[in-house]
Amino acid sequence: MNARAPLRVAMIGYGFMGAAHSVGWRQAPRMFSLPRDIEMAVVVGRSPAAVADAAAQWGWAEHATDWRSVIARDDIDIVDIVTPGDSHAEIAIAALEAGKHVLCEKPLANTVAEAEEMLAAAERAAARGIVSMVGFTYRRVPAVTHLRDLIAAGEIGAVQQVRAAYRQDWLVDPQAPLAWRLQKEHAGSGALGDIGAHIIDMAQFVTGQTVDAVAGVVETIVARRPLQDGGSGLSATAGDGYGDVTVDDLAIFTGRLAGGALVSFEATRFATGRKNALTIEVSGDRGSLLFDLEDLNSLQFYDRTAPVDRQGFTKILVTDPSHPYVSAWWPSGHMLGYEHGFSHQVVDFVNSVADGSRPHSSFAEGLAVQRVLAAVEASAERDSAWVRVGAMAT
Ligand code: SOE
Repeated sequence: MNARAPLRVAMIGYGFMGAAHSVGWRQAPRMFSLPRDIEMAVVVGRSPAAVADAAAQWGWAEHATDWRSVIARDDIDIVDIVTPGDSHAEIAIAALEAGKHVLCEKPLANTVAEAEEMLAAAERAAARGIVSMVGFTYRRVPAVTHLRDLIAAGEIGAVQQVRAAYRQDWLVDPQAPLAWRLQKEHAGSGALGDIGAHIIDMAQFVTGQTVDAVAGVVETIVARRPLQDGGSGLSATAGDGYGDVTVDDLAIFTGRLAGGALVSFEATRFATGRKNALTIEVSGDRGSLLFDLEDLNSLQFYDRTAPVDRQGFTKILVTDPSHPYVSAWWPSGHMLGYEHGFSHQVVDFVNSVADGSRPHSSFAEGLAVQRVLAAVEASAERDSAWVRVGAMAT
């Protein structure tokens, strides 16, 4: 590979995450100083008409319907996978074996076995300088990395308890259609894998500790839904006939961190009124830190060591350009939003491709989350008994 030539990207998939990733590929090189230029070369999808529209809307130079032939092309350097989970393993392994750098949406796979095969392929490819990353995008929100750094610096002391919740409500309507996210063969699991994966990853990322054991329940509230006849993802539309929902609508579980602290996790699509509400609060023996996605430019910090007449949760704005992710955007105090994490993901990925370093979140971290997801399902099947995450190896 010519070290100065532009990196040519092929994105496989074009739903909601395709739009978000396209924004990242388009904005990152315009706002950040990257070591390599980026070309949005080709977007791939099954429907010729829909993928042509996606290419035109988001600025991909070409569109195609056969991902295998795109991966085989010599002029593609990066494969970005934004398809449903049932095709992640096949596409990622083929791309890595073809010598492409791979960015794969979360959760890494639908099963632990698939994620293990993907990690093995990523490790083989890494020996040839090929980079892989899982798209746990919320890691790239400036306030989340600041939260991690404050914990690592000892600002809240020893972590004693964590509360993590990801709440949405797009399934409260019983007529919401049976989209792929509600079918186990496509999605692997429901709220658990889709949004629970984010808070599992975030809890591990900010504390620097693994979730070693879990006990929990998963529940499906609406068991049958109208079949989908149009749209896609969260914008799917209902048609005639009904089918079975084969994934969970919500998951509530407790995790034990390696250091001993307990984490309460809640992942739900039935939190009426909560559209995309992710919160994580970490309590330590010196203080507490809270991140709230609905207020994503800030953290709440409580310092137990402050004089008692000045104690209380303080809002820390994380909008100063001294933060590496904020540096390329706006002057201090000018807010970022949901989409900026996708640009930061591109920045970190491209820097790693250029300098040969291994970016987080690695496929190994993706597999770690996959094992926690599997352990929660195993616990739910065993009347919420504690299940060790390590036991989820195949
Ligand atoms: C749907 O629940 C979803 O799009 C997730 O799949 C994404 O990972 C999250 O960023 C927003 O919600």
